[in-house]
Amino acid sequence: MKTFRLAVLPGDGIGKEVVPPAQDVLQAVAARYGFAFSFAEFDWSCETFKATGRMMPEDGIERLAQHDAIFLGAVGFPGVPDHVSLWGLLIPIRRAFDQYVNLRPVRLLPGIPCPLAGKQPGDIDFWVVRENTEGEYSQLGGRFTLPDGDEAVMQTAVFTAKGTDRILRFAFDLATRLDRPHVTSATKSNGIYHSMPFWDERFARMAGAYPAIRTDQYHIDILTARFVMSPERFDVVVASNLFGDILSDLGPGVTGTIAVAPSANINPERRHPSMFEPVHGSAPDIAGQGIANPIGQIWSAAMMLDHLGEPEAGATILSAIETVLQAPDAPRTPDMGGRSRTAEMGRAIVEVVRR
Ligand code: GGG
Repeated sequence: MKTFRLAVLPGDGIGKEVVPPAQDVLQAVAARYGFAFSFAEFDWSCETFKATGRMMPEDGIERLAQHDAIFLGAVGFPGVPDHVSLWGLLIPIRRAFDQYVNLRPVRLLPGIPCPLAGKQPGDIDFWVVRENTEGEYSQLGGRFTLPDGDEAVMQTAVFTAKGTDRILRFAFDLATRLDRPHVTSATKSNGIYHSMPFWDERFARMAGAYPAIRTDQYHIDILTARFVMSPERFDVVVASNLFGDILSDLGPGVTGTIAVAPSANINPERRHPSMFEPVHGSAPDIAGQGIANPIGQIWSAAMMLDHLGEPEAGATILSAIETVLQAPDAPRTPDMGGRSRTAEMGRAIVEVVRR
């Protein structure tokens, strides 16, 4: 029987609560489709940092490399500065495994009230393609004292031609594959003098290689307004690391709750394991209460199965999520206006998967 080796990193806060129900869903779908998982759990988190001074052990990347995929909950918790936890775990994994695509669907699901009046499932359905290994996420720079004694910092963003072209190409190929021939690019090339005009130039050049695809380019500020005012106009949106991160929180916000949003950190060449995690973070405000919504984690599991070559199993999970959301008497966690617990919602999805 085909067995996928999964490295499971629940991480911090609600990550520890939403990963187990997602593993139950994975077991249920594997039983249905005749494959299996072996889970290796790595308890690397802010707690580890407090105890050892590291978010993961020195050989952490080598250990993860032994797996077919990485399944991550959330990273970051009060007590450890966010930039320390992110640069100690999530970002090193993305970079070591060249997971240069962060793919984040934005979709209005049934049963979730949309804050935008009159929008139905199907009206909002697009993909944010976020560059995931360079750009504004950088440790280049430093703190200085100027001659007049003022304190200053410099933060350098890095955009390479290779890094920019490969994410743009992925976006154009995705639009082609999905038969959604429309790609939108987000920059801020009036204010950011070097990197954003560079991105614009390469976007225009890449668009020339895909004449069947309609393109548009927005400055990030007006694009955020368009996301809220007319999200139905988008198909594939490609953006730098920072802008993609912001857009992929805004998109799910527009569809009612960020708690359901999944993401895939992909190495498209499959030379290294890819990593799957919900868009949401560790939510310290509700951590430990057992009321976190597990759907973002479970949908991330569906994206993982797609990537592992089990698209039918992935589609079964997504369809089970929709079935549960559509049922008026189905469990709902408090973020969706209900009073159910994480485990109940997970069990409801497992039951549908087993049917
Ligand atoms: N599950 C996602 C998570 O833990 N996110 C923490 C975070 O701040 N991520 C920033 C990023 O995705 O770059």
